[in-house]
Amino acid sequence: MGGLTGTGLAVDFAGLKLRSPTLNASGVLGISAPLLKRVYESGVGAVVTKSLGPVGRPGHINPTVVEVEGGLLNAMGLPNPGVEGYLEELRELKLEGVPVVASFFASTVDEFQSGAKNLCSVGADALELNLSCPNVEGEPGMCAADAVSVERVTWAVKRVTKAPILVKLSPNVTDIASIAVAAERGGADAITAVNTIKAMAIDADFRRPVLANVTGGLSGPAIKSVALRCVWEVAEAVKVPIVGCGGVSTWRDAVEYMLAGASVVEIGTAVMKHGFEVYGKVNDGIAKYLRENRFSSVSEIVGLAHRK
Ligand code: RRO
Repeated sequence: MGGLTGTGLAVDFAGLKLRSPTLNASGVLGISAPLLKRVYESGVGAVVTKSLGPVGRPGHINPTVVEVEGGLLNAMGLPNPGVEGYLEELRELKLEGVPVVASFFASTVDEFQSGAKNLCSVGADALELNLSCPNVEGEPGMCAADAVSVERVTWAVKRVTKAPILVKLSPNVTDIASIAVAAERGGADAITAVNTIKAMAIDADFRRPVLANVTGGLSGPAIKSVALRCVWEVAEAVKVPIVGCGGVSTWRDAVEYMLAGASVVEIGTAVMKHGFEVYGKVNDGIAKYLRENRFSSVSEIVGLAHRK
């Protein structure tokens, strides 16, 4: 990756000093240390792991991913080796000097606390609480649908770690702003907006749902306008910084997210189509936009579209 010095791309974000405002979105590129190292070499400010849970899970049976108009529909089913099973890999990434945001989920407050402690004990630079997977089964369902649960879990995790906490919210709610406010009240250092949109695909020939799980989460350009609106509403409601996520493929998408209130963006589905180069291209495009419009840093454009 070329040098980023003097590009205006460095950001102070939720207590982290990032060399660029792009991150990979959790999930798309998994968790293997060599792969995430390649992502880092492609220009991201930090890498985000696939969400880790309290115990390993194989995930749902196939088909788990299908391409649909404008994006991907997935019901991976939270496959992961479990927090304990991942610590060695995380250690490896830290030895390589890669800033890591560890994404994780759990079903109880105790599990959230022990996951946070374990991940931080081997050097996770920040934690992204995934409260918003659309593919969780059973009761009580998605945590991010309930403001009280979001506040409680965030507060509990904050109590056991000094690492910045990013709370990843769902677009599948009536009022995302009120959920973001609950996360902020719980002590969130940042809000990630948003996870995938619950959706489905049906095969007309087989006359059946395509995904074995029937429903899944939609990502990619198809959801950009919805995710952008979520970022806008969250920005109007909270003071903590925002990670914009959903359908970012180009520098222009990234800049739109920043104008809506995001300090950094996560890019996931676009990597499938454009490869690892997408991070460098988006960074270069943002830097050019800043230069051409006489801004000296990303922070100067965050939330500008809200100006009355
Ligand atoms: O693994 C998944 O099915 C999954 C997760 Br954890 C998530 O947060 N979002 C998503 O679309 N899929």
